[in-house]
Amino acid sequence: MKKCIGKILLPIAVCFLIGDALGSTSEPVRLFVKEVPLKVLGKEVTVIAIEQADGTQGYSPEKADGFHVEVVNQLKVPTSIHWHGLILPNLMDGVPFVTQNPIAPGKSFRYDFPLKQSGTYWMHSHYGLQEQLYNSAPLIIWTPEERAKAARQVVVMLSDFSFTPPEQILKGLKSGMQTPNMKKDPSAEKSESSNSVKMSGRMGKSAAAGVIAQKWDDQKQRLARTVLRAPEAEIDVKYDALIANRRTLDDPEIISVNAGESVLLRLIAASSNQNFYVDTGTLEAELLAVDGKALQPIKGNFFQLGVAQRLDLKITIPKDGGAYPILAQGEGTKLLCGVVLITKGASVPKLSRTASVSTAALDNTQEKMLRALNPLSDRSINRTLPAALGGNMATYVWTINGAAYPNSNFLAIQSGEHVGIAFTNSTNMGHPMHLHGHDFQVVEIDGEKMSGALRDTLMVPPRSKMTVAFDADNAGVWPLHCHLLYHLDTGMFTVVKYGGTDATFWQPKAQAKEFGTSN
Ligand SMILES: [Cu+2]
Repeated sequence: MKKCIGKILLPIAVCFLIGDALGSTSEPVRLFVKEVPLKVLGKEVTVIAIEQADGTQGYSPEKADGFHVEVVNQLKVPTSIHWHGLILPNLMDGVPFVTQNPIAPGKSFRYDFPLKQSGTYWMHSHYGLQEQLYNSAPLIIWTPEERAKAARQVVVMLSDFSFTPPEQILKGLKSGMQTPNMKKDPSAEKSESSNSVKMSGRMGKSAAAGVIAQKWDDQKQRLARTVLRAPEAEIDVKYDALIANRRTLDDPEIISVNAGESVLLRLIAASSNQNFYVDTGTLEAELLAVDGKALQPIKGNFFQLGVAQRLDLKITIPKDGGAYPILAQGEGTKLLCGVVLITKGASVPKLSRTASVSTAALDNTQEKMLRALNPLSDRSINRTLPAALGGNMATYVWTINGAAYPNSNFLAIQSGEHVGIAFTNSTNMGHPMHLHGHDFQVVEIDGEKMSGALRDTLMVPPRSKMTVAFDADNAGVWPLHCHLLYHLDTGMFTVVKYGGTDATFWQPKAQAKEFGTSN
């Protein structure tokens, strides 16, 4: 109510209206970051949730109301919540040691800003390895247009689960040893230290069984599933299970739908290290948006979804009804998760948690077909930032432009520029690269120019080159990083910094001290 003090003579109702228009006096929604129990494969574990007082997961505001949140840290350790994909003022971005200090246990932090986007976003901890314990939640921004997209709308958060604590997973990766999970998987190779041995071993095995991949069916103009004689995707963390809306496929969320109605699935890859292939089975889907940003719609029943990305898939339930599993298979694994859409009277099918064969790596099949519905203006790029993605499983240090974070390097830009980021991936793994605070557009894939999708997270497949462009219209110091949690944590992170920015909160040395790392 501070803003109203100077307007004391105005009637209170008018004062409230003024306050709302300014976007700063609305009562915040309190988001409690807390430990919660979860049962996975019959075992009780403790994980984290971001919940409102009434148990609602996350926060889904009306765009017109703006963003008004107070994050309350009820954990025993510090935290900080990032609003993934939102175009917001720099100091509202929620990244500890870049735009704010961590929120201490028992403390809270207030976030207020106007909303510029609508659609499917999400929130997650940007502190340490908390994302692996599901310190994350949906963030859907509503408008009348978003509501009108389908008769029913369903949010599906996909994630990866391990009984091994994240610190121990990381330790295993760094030491070049197998994680305990890897030992349980008979298909895992004995050592992570020799890529050539491992790749040839996998190719030999895969050649017999084939791997699942995605294809563009040019005749039918749709994205579809295929089986290839190709190498299995190289992945670094083997999970015990995949989960959708915090449930495994032996006890999935069952969602009641009506025969004949349209359903918009808002799928969020809230996983720490696991990319997905999404399969809508017998239901033909229309991909309406990626990362919350509208596309020229594209059809299919098999889609790629990198860590931190989102897919808005519109489907129509057939008139005769039935049960319709919406499944996601982990890249480089046989593990499945999903939800089941079901009409009245239909019986719930028994679903296996594993597919019969593994998958190929995510590639550019889908990305090359995507076109933004509202592309950025056709300006020429004034400045291209290099982003050479390096590192490997053997050393488990991941780099951007040869350096592992924390460091004080930055990519410099100026307000008003139209900036390109040229990603070159020289590693054997795909990296889902996320730029904070901006929408960017895919403008070139492997030398081919295009007016591709608008995104906030780009999957850069192994050994590929991709360029994105964005308007430098949001001053600040903005993280640019791989969204694979264990790559982010071991160095694949840098910042894009506008000239003249007050970077008081950007403290790479303090981050190194907090987490006991230095580079
Ligand atoms: Cu990465």
